[in-house]
Amino acid sequence: MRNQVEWPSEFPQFLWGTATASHQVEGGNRNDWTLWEDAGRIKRQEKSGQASGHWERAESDFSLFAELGVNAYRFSVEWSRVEPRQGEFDVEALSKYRQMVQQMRDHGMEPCLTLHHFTLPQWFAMDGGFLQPDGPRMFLRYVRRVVETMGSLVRLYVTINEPMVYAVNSYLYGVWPPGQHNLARTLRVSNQLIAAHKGAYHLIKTVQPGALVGLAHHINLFEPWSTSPADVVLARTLHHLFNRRVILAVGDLQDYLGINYYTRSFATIRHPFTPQSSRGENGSRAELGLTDMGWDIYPEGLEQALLEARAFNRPILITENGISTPDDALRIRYLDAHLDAMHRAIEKGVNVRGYFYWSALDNFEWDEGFAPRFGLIEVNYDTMERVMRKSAYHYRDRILQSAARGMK
Ligand code: IFM
Repeated sequence: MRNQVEWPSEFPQFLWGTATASHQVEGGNRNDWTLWEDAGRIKRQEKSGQASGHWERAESDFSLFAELGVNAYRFSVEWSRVEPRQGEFDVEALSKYRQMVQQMRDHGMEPCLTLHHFTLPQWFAMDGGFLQPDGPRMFLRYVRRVVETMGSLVRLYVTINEPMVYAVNSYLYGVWPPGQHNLARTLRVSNQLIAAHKGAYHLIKTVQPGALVGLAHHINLFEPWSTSPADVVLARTLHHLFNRRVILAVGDLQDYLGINYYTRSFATIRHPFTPQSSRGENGSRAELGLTDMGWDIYPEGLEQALLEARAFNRPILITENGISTPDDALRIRYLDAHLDAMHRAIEKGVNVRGYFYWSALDNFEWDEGFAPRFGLIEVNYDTMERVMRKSAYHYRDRILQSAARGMK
């Protein structure tokens, strides 16, 4: 990517935010995941149901998020709400999303709108989802409606969240709908997502020329399990296929580089398609240990990912970073270590322009159900009561310290 892109002066110079996604927090959705949940494909047979009850509580949630001192908020629009039947748009749902965006702004938060965050309308999924030749074009019809509805209220778009995570979990590992195990389709769907992104990029720029448009790429640092040449080559190959291929294919059609960073994985030729999330407590070199999902806590990896991303010549947004743990003191250590890693990268000259903690609220973690707790704000799923965790106040303090040094 040859063209150097600068961060526009009319945006906040640094976006401090939190993030969520529609199906994980809203509740009451009917999409391909609902069918998956009804078919008992989630751990403990859980169903997203009312999720975090956010659809009914959006405005009071925004007041809570604003208490964190953030100036941005990343959320997603649920395609299945907006276009419940092919070609039929729900005007009320659209205007509710517009109202939500206005409320974010009223609370001093720059809205960062994700258009596709894993879920599909049932009518689209039933016909093959993004694999159908016309899939990207159908996605664009929905994108147009959203972007026209939002007008100048939204100037920051993520077209597609973690295309490779979606492709691999849905078409290779089969743990997400449509539950397939097919390498060729995994690659094909990732190509369709690239096409969908490119179309959406042009479309958004036509409707809102000042908007910034990109994707949220999940970066997983692959390290060789051992020093054997086979593991070393495999780690490099996975790094290219999972972390770099989409970025390179999209090329100049991204105004910023969105990075979701959580962990690293260990590549072993013994299981070439299933890198191990850790080498276990003993084999791990991580000082902070593992998250409760078994992910290696490796903040140095964020610095490494940012330094590598500098070569793409774009401003960088850390569109997600966070931890699932019942131990809030560990969340604080995780947050500190990753913010420190980000600051080190900035000091080395990386143009980072935002950090979004995943997640604002506890929420429905896909096939893992409700057990993982990623939130700065705890949700009691029986009463839907919200309680700020200590880590929420800690994040606020870190934001204040950075803002005092001009990062805002
Ligand atoms: O909850 C997910 C999110 O939907 C996408 N990025 C990773 C998060 C944690 O697994």
